[in-house]
Amino acid sequence: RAALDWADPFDLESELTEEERLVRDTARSYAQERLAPRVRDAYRDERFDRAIMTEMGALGLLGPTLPEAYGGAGVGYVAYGLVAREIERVDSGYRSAMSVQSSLVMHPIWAYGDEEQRRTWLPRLARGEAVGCFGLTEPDAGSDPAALRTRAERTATGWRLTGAKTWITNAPIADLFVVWAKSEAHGGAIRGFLLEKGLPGLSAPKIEGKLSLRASLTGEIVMDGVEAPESALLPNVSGLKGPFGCLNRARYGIAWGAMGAAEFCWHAARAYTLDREQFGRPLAQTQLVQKKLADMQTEIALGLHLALRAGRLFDEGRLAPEAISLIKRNNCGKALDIARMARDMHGGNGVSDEYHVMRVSQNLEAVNTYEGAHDVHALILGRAQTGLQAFF
Ligand code: TGC
Ligand code: FAD
Repeated sequence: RAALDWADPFDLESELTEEERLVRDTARSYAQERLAPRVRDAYRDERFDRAIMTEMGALGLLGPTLPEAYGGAGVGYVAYGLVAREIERVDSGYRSAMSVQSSLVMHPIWAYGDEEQRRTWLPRLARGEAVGCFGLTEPDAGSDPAALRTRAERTATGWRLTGAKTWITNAPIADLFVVWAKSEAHGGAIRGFLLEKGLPGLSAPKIEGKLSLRASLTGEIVMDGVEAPESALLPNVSGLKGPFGCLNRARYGIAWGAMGAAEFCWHAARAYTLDREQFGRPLAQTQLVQKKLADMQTEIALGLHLALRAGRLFDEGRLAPEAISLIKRNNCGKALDIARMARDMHGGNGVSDEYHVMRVSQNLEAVNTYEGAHDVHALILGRAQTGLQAFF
């Protein structure tokens, strides 16, 4: 009879390479030793410590899939996913900061930028000396980014950008804004622009009062006729496939990250119900609680192995965007169910931030919505298997 490791029933560990385990262990130690002690107060105070970006940079956790010559670590997408899982085991907001920088800011510069843009920005972003943000969503264009209104006009010296973005992670502390706009000079096509902090007319007010991801900074991007130089344009992509190419990477990482958050809640619920006695026995010795723990274990094992398979396919260049929708939707939705369940299993203590499960659950509400809402990914999958689009 083979022995069961209840926390890793299908031996994910043995599927990882030595390099992947090393990267994972680095991220885990950092997250547990440096992030976990900060998160309760950061969440209470709605605060993000800017130093986290330089700390992550020093450990090679920012843009890790990019080549070393540009500041990356040259690792594969499984390692990237493992980093997301470890950081999000502490807080989804910290993973947000990391994945926006890596997938939504460094990736487009790497994939769509010219050599000068790469040399100027990638090493600084990798070190966390510069913080980036990604502006796609607008007040009237969320799930339907094709409806965005921000426009770029040609000027004698470059570009003038006018419009507003909202719900933008990292915007209030960003040094670099990757902004997607309709360019009149390109027949109204969506193009990417790199806007540097400090340009006249560019501001990024903080959005206050979030009840989710409170340890992550979110803001607007206001572009009031921002005059940007010629070199602001990302030259090598046109159309929605530009931002979507970035979202594919971030959504994939979120599928791993959400499982990290779920694992935290599962382990916390197991420990709590083993310890807590009611009716003369541990809560964990009741059938209802054991069913809940079994459901958590099952969904997490399935979600993690699917994420691993997705990572291997990604590294082989064989991961379809629709398959990314499937794991982003599944893993976020399941993680949210698990976190809500863990909160319930903690009883009254579950609503206290000392026990963390409610913070994780609140975070996952936003994670289930951003990067394509749960139902929007269902529509992507429905279209892919029926050939019929049901968005409108
Ligand atoms: P559609 O006609 O489907 O596609 C337009 C063009 O884009 C291409 N494309 C993709 N390319 C690469 N990867 C993908 N995943 C792609 N999906 C589409 C497509 O081939 C086409 O190219 P071309 O050359 O033929 O023009 O576009 P649609 O307007 O029908 O799209 C509908 C829909 C629902 C799929 C899409 O708009 C969508 O995914 N909506 C969700 C929006 C979203 O995810 N926003 C995320 C904002 S960023 C964010 O939330 C960051 S949070 C970060 C954090 O804090 O962690
Ligand atoms: P809507 O599009 O208005 O959707 C509302 C509801 O309607 C959802 O349940 C959705 O599933 C449903 N719905 C929409 N269309 C359909 C349809 N056709 N059929 C059926 N149901 C539908 N964006 C960025 O660009 N950059 C960022 O860094 C970023 N960070 C974020 C950080 C946070 C904390 C949050 C909350 C959001 C962030 N976003 C960011 C924005 C995020 O991507 C959007 O909120 C998300 O794409 C949903 O858009 P929306 O909020 O406009 O909702």
